[in-house]
Amino acid sequence: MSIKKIVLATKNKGKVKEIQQALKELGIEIVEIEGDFSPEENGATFKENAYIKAYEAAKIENLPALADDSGLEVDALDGRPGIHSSRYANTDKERIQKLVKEITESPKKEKSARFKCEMVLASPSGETLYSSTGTCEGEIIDTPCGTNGFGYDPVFYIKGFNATMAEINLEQKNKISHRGKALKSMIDWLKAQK
Ligand code: ITT
Repeated sequence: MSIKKIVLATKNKGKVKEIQQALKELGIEIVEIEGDFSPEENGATFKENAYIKAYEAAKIENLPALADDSGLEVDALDGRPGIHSSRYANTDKERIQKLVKEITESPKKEKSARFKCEMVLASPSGETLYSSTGTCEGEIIDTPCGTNGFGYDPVFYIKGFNATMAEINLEQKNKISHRGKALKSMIDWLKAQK
């Protein structure tokens, strides 16, 4: 099966940038979904929510659709915000403030955390063509640093870079991030279909 065009099942501009950058080597046309797109993410896992988004976009556009469901799991918060990372508060700034406050108030003092990403490529008939996953380990710091990326990136510190995820550039983030790792596997699968 040769895939010539894929629609991205996301309205998150940060994700769109990272996914487009990673997929450009493939020579597949990548299009964004137009208009309102907010399917109810009522799955119990990242993977279920990724499938819900991918299938919905694939049906709307009648194209294979790629969805990313991701989030941050913080050990001091027993894995929260997890699949609720987007709904944790209204803006990136408020999400970060709430996260730092909750960790400070937590009896557990672990700073360790990880980003997780589940990616699903679904067909308009609802078939999962391929799915992949990625994890990125780090630590949550109290003071936001950096302006790149999106979401919790300014407080997600990566030891190997001695920097936050918001202080490294797009190419570097794609090499090490949860999304970048899930994309690598997706790219290998797409290449094998040609
Ligand atoms: P779509 O559902 O439209 O894709 P969303 O932002 O609502 O967009 P999710 O439901 O997957 O996406 O929620 C993921 C949230 O987890 C996201 O809004 C960020 O707050 C956080 N997150 C995921 N990946 C991240 C990253 O690479 N850097 C920082 N924060 C990230």
